[in-house]
Amino acid sequence: MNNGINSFSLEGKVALVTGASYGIGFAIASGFAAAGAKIVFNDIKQELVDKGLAAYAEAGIEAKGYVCDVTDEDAVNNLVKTIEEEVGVIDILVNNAGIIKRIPMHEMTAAEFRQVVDVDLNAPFIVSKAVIPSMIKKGHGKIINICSMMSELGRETVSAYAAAKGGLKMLTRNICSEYGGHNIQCNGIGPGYIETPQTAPLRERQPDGSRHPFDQFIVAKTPAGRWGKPEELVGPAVFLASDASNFVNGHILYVDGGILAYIGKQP
Ligand code: NAP
Ligand code: GCO
Repeated sequence: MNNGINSFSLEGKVALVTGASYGIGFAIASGFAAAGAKIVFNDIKQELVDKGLAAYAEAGIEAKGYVCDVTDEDAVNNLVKTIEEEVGVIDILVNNAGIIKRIPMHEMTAAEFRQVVDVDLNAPFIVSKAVIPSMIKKGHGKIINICSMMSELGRETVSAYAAAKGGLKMLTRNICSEYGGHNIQCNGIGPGYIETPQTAPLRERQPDGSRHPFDQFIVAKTPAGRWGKPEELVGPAVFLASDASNFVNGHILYVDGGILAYIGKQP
């Protein structure tokens, strides 16, 4: 608090952003660093962690990176213990790591469905569960779950992703309900269609050089008339990580250029 105004500063806070070697996680972590936070991230492979460390160093950010699969509960518990010993208690957690499989549901195996749910829903449960006890002891905490348009909408081929991201929205509300009394705020960010490697296949040029039909569809379906950039999630993330949002809890902040407000153009 500063003259009664809650601050957007993250000075001195420890932030763990999962799967943040590149893409949305990297942008959010970089924004947190600019707001004063100490950055810790993990990724699933050493080569990705190395790539992330190089990118943070190039941006002038001192980040700590660890290899950790967020679906492995023992590995996550060890990661959180190590961070607490080497950096400090985690004040801010962003559950960002995620995967998608675009397969028609009737062709998808149960193993493929489970794998998506494991990374996109079970892992945020595992990582949140690991950080909450220390947040309770410290008397505050911020958890931000990276949700999706698919927390609200469906489309062909993404049944597992939509099921997981819809579940993540409800996990967000439940963490708020269960731990709000401990001064823990758990909110979600629902990005629209953002230019990252995850969505690169949807923007690939066609053999004749024309734009991918899905790319054209998204631009037409987004009132902003374009895809979003990872950096455009930074402001909302800093808000939800800072004291400025201390009475915002269980909310999903959609950052989608207006997609969810718009019925779409007639063909
Ligand atoms: P991305 O480019 O694919 O980055 C996700 C990161 O998470 C990758 O570094 C990935 O490693 C890592 N990861 C995957 N499984 C992991 C695991 N088990 N343990 C640890 N790390 C793991 O994705 P993005 O587009 O930046 O998306 C970040 C988040 O935003 C995801 O949750 C995604 O669903 C969500 N989102 C994205 C969009 C969009 O339009 N891009 C929109 C809405 C929501 P690998 O490279 O090895 O997979
Ligand atoms: C897809 C996309 C999406 C986005 C994002 C939208 O195939 O429809 O990959 O699901 O990544 O989550 O918000």
